[in-house]
Amino acid sequence: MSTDWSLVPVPVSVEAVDGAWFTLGGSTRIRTPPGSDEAAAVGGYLAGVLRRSTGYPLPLADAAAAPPDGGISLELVRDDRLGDEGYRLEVTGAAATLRANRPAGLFMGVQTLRQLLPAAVERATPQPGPWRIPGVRIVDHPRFAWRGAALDVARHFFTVDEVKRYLDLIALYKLNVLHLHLTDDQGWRIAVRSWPRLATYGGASEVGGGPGGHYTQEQYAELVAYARDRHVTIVPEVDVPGHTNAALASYAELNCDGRAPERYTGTEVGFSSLCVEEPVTYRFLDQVLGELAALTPGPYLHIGGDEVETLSDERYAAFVERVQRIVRAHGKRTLGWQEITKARLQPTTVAQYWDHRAAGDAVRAVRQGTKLVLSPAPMTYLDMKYDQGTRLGLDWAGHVEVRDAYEWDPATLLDGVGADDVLGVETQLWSETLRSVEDVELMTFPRLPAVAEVGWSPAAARRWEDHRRRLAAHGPRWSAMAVRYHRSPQVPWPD
Ligand code: TNX
Repeated sequence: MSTDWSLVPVPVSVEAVDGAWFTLGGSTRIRTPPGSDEAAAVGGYLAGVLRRSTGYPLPLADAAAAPPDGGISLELVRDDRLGDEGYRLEVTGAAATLRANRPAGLFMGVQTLRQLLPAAVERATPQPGPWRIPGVRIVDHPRFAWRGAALDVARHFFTVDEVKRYLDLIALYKLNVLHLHLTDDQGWRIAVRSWPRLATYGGASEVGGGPGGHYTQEQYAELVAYARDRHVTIVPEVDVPGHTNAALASYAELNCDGRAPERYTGTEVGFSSLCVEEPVTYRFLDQVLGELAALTPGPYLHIGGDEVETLSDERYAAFVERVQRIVRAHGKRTLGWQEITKARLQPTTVAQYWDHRAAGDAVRAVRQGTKLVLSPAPMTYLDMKYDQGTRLGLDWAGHVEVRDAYEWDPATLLDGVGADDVLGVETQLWSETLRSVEDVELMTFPRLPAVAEVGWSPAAARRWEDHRRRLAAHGPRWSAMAVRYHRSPQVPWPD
């Protein structure tokens, strides 16, 4: 494979069209397929990205009305190799043409097109150009259906605009899931109409004693729509029965002793639990999960289930089985941390592997027929320090350098877990130590693109030496976007 491009994730196949360059100009149009609003919206998204830095008008044209005139074309086709998210991109001297079965594939192809343009294309203000795209023929489609990033908005709160920025950044690397950790001991971040104090009281705190915050349901719907426009599904997590101090502090009746604890702003885990034998707990969960299901177009609700230290396995398992039934009654599937494999799981329930110290949970899950999302802490935990000099982050799973995030294979990570058992991969960004967007970005880049490639690219196309060289070319792209990143010594950054 040629090494002249710096695409991340690396495509299934790239072939040079020798000597050809397509040049974007003041009269370039973006043609979109007739009859698909969704495909036209992808064209609009591409135009929006390119107009800022090129200053060109880049009008959209319906392909049925506008005869081929070179320029950029998006086409819907039928190509069985590509699936729902795959695409073909052909760039010649005369035209750049993206073809896909579905708008999602066009959107993924647009990300590739962006990465073929000079880094300055990512700037927010007009730049001089020239805007040349090298001649290529690319065929590309994802290895795994689930390519996610999780953001902990509970330990420290992040605003709607901050989450939108994160969505923009993960979309650039073809991720298609944003998992929002909406509740934890330190804060409850989503308004629930039937239990209003969760957000107004339980949301008004965070680690370190800051003001916290929460999303109104209107704001949350805005995030869901913003994600949908980027072909990203938001998976909301309400973590139960543990990690619930914010809820317990908001409503005395949720506590076994009927007394509400103080709000909590430290960083210990494992101490809180809902009162799993009380009927009120299940009325609470039915109403909370019902409101969340109504806000969620995607199929999954994440119920957490991690790190419960105050319940026996039997009581814990009975709880999880009951919550699964509630999720199902609201038309959704359950996703939960690997601990939920202690319970009998429904066939549609998915477990998320995170704790390498208890890998047996994952193996037990697949024996039950349960599919896994893989978030092994020593590879995908973006809140781990890169090395001992990292100012932010934790180190309970060790240090996670870029190479650790990159050099592993979901199909061989665990004995007894094969590619067919794996839905995909997901990065985790816990925010105990992260207070600002700058903190979030420093921990996310460059490790998130490394994991994105693990989830998207074929195993045979991945090599660390090649990846680090391609990743290096993204440093200037992040600078153009004013994204902070960690200048890992493992990557040969240009000066
Ligand atoms: C473990 S991962 C947790 C989180 C912490 C994280 C810190 C998981 C399911 N639970 O509560 O924030 O470690 O790295």
